[in-house]
Amino acid sequence: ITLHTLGLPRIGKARELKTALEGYWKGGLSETDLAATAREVRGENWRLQNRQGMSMVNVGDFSLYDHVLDTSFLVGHIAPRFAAARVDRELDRYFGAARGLADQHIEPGAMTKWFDTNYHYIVPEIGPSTRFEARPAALVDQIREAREGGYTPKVQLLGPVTYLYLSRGIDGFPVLSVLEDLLSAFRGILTSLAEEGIRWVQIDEPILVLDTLNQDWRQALARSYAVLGRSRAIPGTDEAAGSDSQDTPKLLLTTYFEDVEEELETLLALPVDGIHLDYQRNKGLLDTVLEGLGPDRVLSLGMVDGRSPWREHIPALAEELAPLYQDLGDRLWLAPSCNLLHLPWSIAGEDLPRELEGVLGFGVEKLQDLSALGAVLEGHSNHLDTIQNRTAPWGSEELEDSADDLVDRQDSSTREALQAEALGLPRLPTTTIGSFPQTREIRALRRAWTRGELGAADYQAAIRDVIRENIRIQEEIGLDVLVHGEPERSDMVSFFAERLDGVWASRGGWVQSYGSRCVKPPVIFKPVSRKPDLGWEWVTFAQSLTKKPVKGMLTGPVTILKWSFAPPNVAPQVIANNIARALREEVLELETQGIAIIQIDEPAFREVLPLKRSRWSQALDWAARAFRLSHSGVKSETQIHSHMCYSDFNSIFQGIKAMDADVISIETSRSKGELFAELAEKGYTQGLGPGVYDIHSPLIPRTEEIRERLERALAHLDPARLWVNPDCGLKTRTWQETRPALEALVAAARQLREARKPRQ
Ligand code: THG
Ligand code: ZN
Repeated sequence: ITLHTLGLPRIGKARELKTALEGYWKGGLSETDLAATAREVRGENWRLQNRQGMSMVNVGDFSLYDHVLDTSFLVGHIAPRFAAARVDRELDRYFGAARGLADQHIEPGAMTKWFDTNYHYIVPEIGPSTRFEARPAALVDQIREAREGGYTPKVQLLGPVTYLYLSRGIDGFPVLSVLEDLLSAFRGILTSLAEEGIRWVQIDEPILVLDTLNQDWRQALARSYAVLGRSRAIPGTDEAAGSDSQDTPKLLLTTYFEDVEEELETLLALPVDGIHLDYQRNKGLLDTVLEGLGPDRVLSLGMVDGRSPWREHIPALAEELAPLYQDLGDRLWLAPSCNLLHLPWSIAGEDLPRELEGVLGFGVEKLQDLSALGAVLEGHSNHLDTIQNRTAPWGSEELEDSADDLVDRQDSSTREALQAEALGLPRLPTTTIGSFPQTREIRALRRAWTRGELGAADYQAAIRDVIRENIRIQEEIGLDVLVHGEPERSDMVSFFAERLDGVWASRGGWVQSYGSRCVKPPVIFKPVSRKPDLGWEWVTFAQSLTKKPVKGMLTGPVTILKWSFAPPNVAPQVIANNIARALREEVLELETQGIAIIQIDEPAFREVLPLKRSRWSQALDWAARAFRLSHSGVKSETQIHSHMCYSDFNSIFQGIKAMDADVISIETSRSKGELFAELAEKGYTQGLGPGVYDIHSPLIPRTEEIRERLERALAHLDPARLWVNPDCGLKTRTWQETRPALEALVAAARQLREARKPRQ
């Protein structure tokens, strides 16, 4: 049986590529050394695929930064500002497109989420001057590298239609208008691959799982595979290549992340040599798929979940699959459901709680399971003995999605009046999002504490010193609502995960988020509960140092859920409500301790939106309900804030309203005021803290700029509901940047208060 993958993690099993990349960017590592690390990572991936019995190894899944950016370079599409940049090495043009070239004032390409994963890609920019050209040299080198290692390569490409779908048309330029030119580049690439003797090309078109494709995109798919697929014309002749032709690679068209229900007809009509589907999500469609597959085509099924660390019950899967294998024989291929990029490398060496032993696996273990499945199907039954039942230990009594304990708050205008009286804040209150610069000293402190080199008392004393200093600085600057600055936290999700029972944090389970950046998603494996505290003592300590209100800061239930691995077979709303209850205990504790403002951050709120638009509304409902549950039961006088790292609320407005927070701070660097008009028009009546400057940039904003931004907001919003804050946490900035920026922010708020004072 043919076994294969749709791509492997590429940051290196111990994040070797991250280290090498950051070394190269800092100037400490040569291009040659970076290339050597890249080669090692590819080699390790091929060895793994080989060892686990994959019939072919993937070439083209490796990337130095991002596979969408790689595709841009592969088809010779480099946005003009990068094409024109002055660089010492061509490699720096690539990194420039990913990270910008600050010395030449060249902005990087925009970055956005890859479907509903936590991976971010560089958005291609398409305009009237866009031209494509096949540039297969780098890919061909990797094919030869794989051959030298003795492997049989399958090449993995991002399909042309998904590539265009993920692109941005400059000033509304219609991206589909460049399709023909792009297809000729792809044809050139396929020709080069044929010359390299490549038999199979995996071509990814995950947009086929969306429920929002219109006729134009369907036509683009049909046209693309008429040109690239089985019936493609051989360039320069009138001849069709035909399915058996040896001199042109066969195409395996892959879809993943969802079912293909809405586009099943579109998909089956494409003249490709095989299709790949996520098995679990497409089970109900398999009969139709088999009918449409025809007598020659390959069906590849994603049998192990590439998005989740839970392992499958292999004997049960084998039993389900047996009739299909009988039917299809060699035409049935097995793979993970999607690229394993979304999982860490391996679970080996991790310290697992007993409940998770044998139940959890990462990339390596997923391939082990896949090859065990293959062996069982082929009748090597000896494998069966070693494979036990693997299920998540989530108690069935917890499966009910009841939120009976959700108490609705008084209406927002009543709360507003009570809070105004209780807090006594000036107009346009100034505050920050929560985190302050994470200096080298603070990181060293936490490291020493985790390694046991620093005792609890010393650690706490040191953190208290940082908090004391943070409060002193904020009072000096003159901010109105203070924060403790979060020196005790590294990652906002891991910090809470470590303090919740039922959540397991791995030691080295890193997943690439973008470029060299990784996250270590915690694993929620049973109903969660709060350990003695979630850290409220740091906040109350900060409050004891000042008369001004100190905001208590938590990460919200939706964000904790979306940035963790969740248990299978438990509805997301059940888990979200469960986390919300644990957080609520902390919220109520903060309130009891005299904290009057509590911020429950939800930067991942919009990530609940499923790929299928038809499921959006329901998702927003449960997400908002979980958020409400996390603050349910607080007094009307207690002000609930939330923060989101974006401002595109169109698709989630219903959810934002339903969260019933008192104040939401958002990112608004892009907004020229239209956002405020939009919010006002839609009936947004809560407090709003539009980010008045971009914390992602080292530039220090001027007071006038900040004032102008606030004036734009004031043109549409009630001045009694406007807050003044940066657009995100300040942990990645230095104090040198932070202090003058916050001084400008306070000055702008004061000037506006003065200007708007009613005259006597
Ligand atoms: N935390 C978690 N998930 C996230 C984010 C987060 N998912 C989406 C978004 N933010 C992704 N963005 C980032 C931003 C920064 C980093 C990773 C993802 C980052 N990572 C450090 C690194 O790779 O060096 C490691 C951080 C650590 O030590 O924990 O800087 O903020 N959970
Ligand atoms: Zn933010």
